[in-house]
Amino acid sequence: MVEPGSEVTEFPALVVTLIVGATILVIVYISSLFKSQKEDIKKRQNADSITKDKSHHQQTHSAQQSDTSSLASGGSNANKKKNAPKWKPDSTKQNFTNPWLVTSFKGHGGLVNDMDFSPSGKFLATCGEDRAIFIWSTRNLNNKEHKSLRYNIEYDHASLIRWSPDSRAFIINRATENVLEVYKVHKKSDGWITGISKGITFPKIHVEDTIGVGISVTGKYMMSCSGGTQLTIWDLKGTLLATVDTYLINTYRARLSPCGRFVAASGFAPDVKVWEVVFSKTGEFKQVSRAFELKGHSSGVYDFAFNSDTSRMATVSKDGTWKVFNVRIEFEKGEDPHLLLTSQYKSSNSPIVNLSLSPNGEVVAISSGSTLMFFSAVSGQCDKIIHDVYTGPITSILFDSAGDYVLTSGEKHVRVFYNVTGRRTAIITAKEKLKASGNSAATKERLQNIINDAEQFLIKMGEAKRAEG
Ligand SMILES: *[C@@H]1O[C@H](CO)[C@@H](O)[C@H](O)[C@H]1NC(C)=O
Ligand SMILES: CC(=O)N[C@H]1CO[C@H](CO)[C@@H](O)[C@@H]1O
Repeated sequence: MVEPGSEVTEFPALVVTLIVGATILVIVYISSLFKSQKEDIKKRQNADSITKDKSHHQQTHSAQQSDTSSLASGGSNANKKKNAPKWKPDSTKQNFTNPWLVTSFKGHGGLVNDMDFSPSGKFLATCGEDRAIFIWSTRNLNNKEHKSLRYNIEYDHASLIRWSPDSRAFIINRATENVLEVYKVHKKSDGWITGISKGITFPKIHVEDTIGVGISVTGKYMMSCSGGTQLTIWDLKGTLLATVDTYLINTYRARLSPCGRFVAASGFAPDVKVWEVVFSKTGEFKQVSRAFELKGHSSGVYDFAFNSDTSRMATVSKDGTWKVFNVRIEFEKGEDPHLLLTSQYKSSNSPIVNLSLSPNGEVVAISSGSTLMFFSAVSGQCDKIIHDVYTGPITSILFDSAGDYVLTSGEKHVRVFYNVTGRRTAIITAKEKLKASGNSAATKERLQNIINDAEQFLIKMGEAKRAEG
């Protein structure tokens, strides 16, 4: 109930908010009971009707939401049994096409806020303002239909979602209540998910909206951060381990490094701050200490990202530029991150800017409003701009772990694009390596194969002209 930026300072105001909130919840609950009764009747009337649209039918099912047995499993099939929604799908939004587009994941009935691949790579989890969480199978990504399972968050929606390192649970930020919550994922022997059940809810700590969450790959801690300046470290049971002031005035983004050693934040102030979360040899939490900072932007940093081995970081700023840093440094000895390149991007005058760095650190994807931009992090060049991916803004960007695809979330759909830019940078990088002396015959052959494969791919995509890049 707390608006971004506002502060709950007065106790009576809080009480009023809670009472109003509770009343609304009761009304919503009661009306949803009626709606689901009506739906049941209708469902019996047209039990056999199959609808094409799968997005909105469950919005009225709030009465059953906490019950895991009511989970729609197996997406496409289960969903077809439901009756038709009253509204018509907005055709302008569904008609986006682009040669780089591989497929779209369709199921959410509203804005998709965030997404995360399970560390196993088998699942994609998405959360949206329609209160739904979807778990998608990432097998056969090229197919039109995607196996999915839907779960609804009771009386709220998730604004952020992250998998646990063992792919057996995920955490969300409950947007309205502004608390972290753990959900467990139950799997069948064939590996597909049979259900989701709610685990613990963390104590509420942030006053401002939570803008970042993460679980360490080591499984030792979790991070959450508010849009104010409060960054917190938790153990997995929800015990607060430490609170850090980001000193960013407003914090826009907070992320955990893929190696699990660092937490980092960016915001209104131009420097990205990176802290080390230190544990003792026996595994007890010790402290959060300042590690290093990424400097050089002249304005706030909207977003930043790590590559998969935490050797590179990329940043995107209000000053109209993005940067890549080498962060494989001995910061303990006073070494600073090395700026590798600075380049410009075209802002679409939207404050909604997200960035993702490919696992190998060679491609930077930046969204500004509904525009998606691909850059080579090797040369700094802009390789591709895709406009109007959604009618509204892109809300997050994500590379898959192999770097083959770039995913965007936004209005209702998750879009999957080919990482064409990555093929181009792969050719450049391989050619550079070929030039070096002392390559064995086997290495030469491997590099030549990379070049051939990538060139074939570019020809198929009609992108061959620019292959020399
Ligand atoms: C993308 O950027 C917008 C605007 O800063 C932010 O609200 C949103 O949470 C970002 N997405 C993610 C997944 O962090
Ligand atoms: C940057 C990046 O990850 N590029 C990858 C894009 O996809 C091709 C083909 O799978 C890879 O070879 C690139 O490394």
